[in-house]
Amino acid sequence: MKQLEETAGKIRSMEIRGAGRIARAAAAELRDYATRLGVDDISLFNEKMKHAAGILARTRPTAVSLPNAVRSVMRYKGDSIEEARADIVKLANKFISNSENAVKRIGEIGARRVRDGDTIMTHCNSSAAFSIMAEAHSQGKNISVIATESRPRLQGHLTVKQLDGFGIKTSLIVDSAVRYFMKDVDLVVVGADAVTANGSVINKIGTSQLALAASEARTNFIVAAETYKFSPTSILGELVEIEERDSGEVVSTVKHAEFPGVKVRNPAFDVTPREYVDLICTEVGAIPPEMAYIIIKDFLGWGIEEMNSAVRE
Ligand code: RI2
Repeated sequence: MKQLEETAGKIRSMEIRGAGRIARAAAAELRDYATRLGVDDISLFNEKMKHAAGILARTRPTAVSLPNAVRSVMRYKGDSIEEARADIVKLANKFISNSENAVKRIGEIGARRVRDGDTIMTHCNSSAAFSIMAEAHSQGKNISVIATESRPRLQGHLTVKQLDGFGIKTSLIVDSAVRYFMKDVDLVVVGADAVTANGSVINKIGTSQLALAASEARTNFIVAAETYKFSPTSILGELVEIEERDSGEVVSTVKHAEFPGVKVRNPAFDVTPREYVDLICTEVGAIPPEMAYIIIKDFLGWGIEEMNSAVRE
């Protein structure tokens, strides 16, 4: 349990972060937990696995990739502990390798939408969005990227470091400079933490602001999202919960003491309505947001019973 709690803690504190990465980390932890689990009764084994799955799934509420990853491992079957364990290892490894391949494939598909000489704006730090920019650059397209800081956690610093390390011309801007620079931008590329059945995209706070500025400037807005970021339970009307994190990420306790009567708000994500999204690049193809339902139905493999029980959990 100690290692599982440690992984859960790292996801909560964002030491492990990024919607795809936390999903892979949760799948790997369930696999390792099952391997370590020293019980000799299958019902007890199943009970402990369920408990562990719950702890991991509840670490962060918004990225749908996380419960989707946990569910794909928890579909394991087995009448004995050995069978169950072997199936868990197989399913977790399958999820992890599919996820890594998906990010690569999104790069190949998304890069087709990038033209030589394009200036791309991006927000936060998304491995799927990076994959598109890196692939376009590797194909010899002369691109430059404008990346936002992405307050309060400054994940934009990770992005510019990655882009710069890859040899891509990169500028860093404050989040509030998005509209100021939009006139120089040919394409906006961002990642996603969740996509709902109606094609809305949930991503790092400020994404909808980029979308609004892009729409005003008639600039294409592309989302890079693996299929496991699509929310099956949104079909049943469930809303994706927007995580609100500690106010200390926005302003230190010492500083806050100077205006104690002020409530500091820190939502980590926002919703971009589908009207602002031109294309969602998944590993199974580049789709208009209106097709989100098809992805959930045809590629995630959830039956209606499974959706209902997920809503009840
Ligand atoms: P990839 C991140 O969330 C960002 O919002 C990013 O756009 C999204 O996950 C997708 O990232 P956080 O963990 O899966 O930084 O594409 O809160 O790497």
